[in-house]
Amino acid sequence: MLKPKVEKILNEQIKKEGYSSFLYLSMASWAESKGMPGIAQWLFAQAEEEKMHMLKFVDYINERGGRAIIPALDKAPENWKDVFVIFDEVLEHEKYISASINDILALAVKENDFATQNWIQWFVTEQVEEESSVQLVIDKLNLLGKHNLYMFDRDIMGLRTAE
Ligand code: OFO
Repeated sequence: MLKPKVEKILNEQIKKEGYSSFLYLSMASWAESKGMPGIAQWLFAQAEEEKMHMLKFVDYINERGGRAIIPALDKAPENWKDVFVIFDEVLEHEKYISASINDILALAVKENDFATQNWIQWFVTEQVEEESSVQLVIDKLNLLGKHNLYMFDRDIMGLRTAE
């Protein structure tokens, strides 16, 4: 049985993962409408992964005898200056998510919830991969520069996001 504090923080994470999914979906739609199908594809895949993360939290809370609450989500932005701004924002957002995953682990340790400590490790590893895959995209983008966005868009099409 989940302790109330742990159930609460896990429920808060449902909202954060859901928002991540909508944020990347909004970015994907922006990129698609600006004629960048490769970037859009990367962001659509990322949005799908975030939805999967959200569902993992829903499953886990209910499996442990808690109650997963499906929240209303804040509206994600719909416009960005350019792709450089988009990927910087993705990285910043992933760092914020990593910090909240760490907060969950810290609380699980404090509450002696060994099952949650074990379960959340998957996300700890996942966040390392996600930050690194976004950094890779930013590095490529910086190398190619503004004048080679067409090439960058083709290049990213083959890049897989973290699981
Ligand atoms: Fe982008 O990561 Fe979910 O957790």
